Amino acid sequence: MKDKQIEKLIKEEEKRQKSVVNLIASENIVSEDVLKALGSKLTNKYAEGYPGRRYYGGNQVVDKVENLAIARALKLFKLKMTDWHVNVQPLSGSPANFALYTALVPMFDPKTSKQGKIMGMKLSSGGHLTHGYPGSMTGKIWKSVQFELGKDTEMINYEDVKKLAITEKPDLIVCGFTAYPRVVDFKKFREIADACGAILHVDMSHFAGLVAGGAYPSPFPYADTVMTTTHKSLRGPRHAIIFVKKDTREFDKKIDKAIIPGLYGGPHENTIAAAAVSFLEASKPEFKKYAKQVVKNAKVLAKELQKLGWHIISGGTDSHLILMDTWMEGKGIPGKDASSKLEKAGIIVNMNTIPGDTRGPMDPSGIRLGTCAETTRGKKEKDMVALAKKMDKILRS
Ligand code: DSN
Repeated sequence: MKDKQIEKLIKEEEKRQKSVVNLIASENIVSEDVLKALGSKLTNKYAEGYPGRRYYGGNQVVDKVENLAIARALKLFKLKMTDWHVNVQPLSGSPANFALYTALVPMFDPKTSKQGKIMGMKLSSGGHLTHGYPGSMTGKIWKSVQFELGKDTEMINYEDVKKLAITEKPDLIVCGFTAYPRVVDFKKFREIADACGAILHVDMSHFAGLVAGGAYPSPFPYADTVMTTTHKSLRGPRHAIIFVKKDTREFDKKIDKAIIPGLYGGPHENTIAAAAVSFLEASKPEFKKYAKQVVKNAKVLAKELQKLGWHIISGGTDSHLILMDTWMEGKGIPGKDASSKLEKAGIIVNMNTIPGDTRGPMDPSGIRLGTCAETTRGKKEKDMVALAKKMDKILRS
């Protein structure tokens, strides 16, 4: 590179990434092919609109790129083009959820004073900001109701969620998480949505790669819409896509319009190409093995930490992520201290609230761990046993 300052910083970051154990549950390590597509000349092209109907000339090639990404996304999740529509343009998960809500949930109408309602998992229970958190636009533009986990099980109590949904009558239920370690029963969520007449939207950003690899249940038989980022367990570039069930409600047309002209201008065709590369990679038999190993590793890491006396939320995990209570009502250390102690020893995690957290989000009671990146590096169960011991020693030092 001619820009030596940026070149130096890129090298520094490469060195940092190589030198640490990465347990950030939402990160992964992409292939050289994904990097090549990201860094390709596709970045030079403006392509506002959709394949075959763009506002700029010269889109012969990027139309093919985008159509290939769509076809591969459908194939990866075993979906038919006649039943599902895919929008591969969202730049990331939060704006993808936001755009989808603008399409499907009514905003405040000054004439009638009516305002649509979103129901999602509370942030401290493992939900996401865009699932209706009061500080997020999704909790301001729409009314929002948030469900929490069962206190005894630290898992979703479907009966409680159903009661709340029937009382609150949300327009849309978003089901998915950023810090919930367990399998979600999508069939039960479908029943809950039907019981109150809500749209069922699944945010599978965290577990999309596990669904693709057959290591986590698929939400597609039950959802009306599914959004996923492509850079977590799916191991692609930083991007997002939205799947929309095709039916008479025409959500597909509404969501396409919400993306452009509603929210975005030109799509990032280099990133769409990189996402297409990752969809092909995730459809290979090796990826199935990878996804299964991710879950095996997380289960072992959770079990070993539990044996060493740590409180693992919900008693374990069914996925790639673990929520660990390091504070343990004053018997341990706060999540922020835990995260910085581990970082000093070369283990990267993020501090995280735990269900019913009495401490604030900037100094919460726990940390979140994930096994996607280290499994990409070839780590197996025995490595997780050693890692748990190392973490325990650091946290108790
Ligand atoms: N904050 C991301 C995560 O780490 O899960 C999601 O936006």
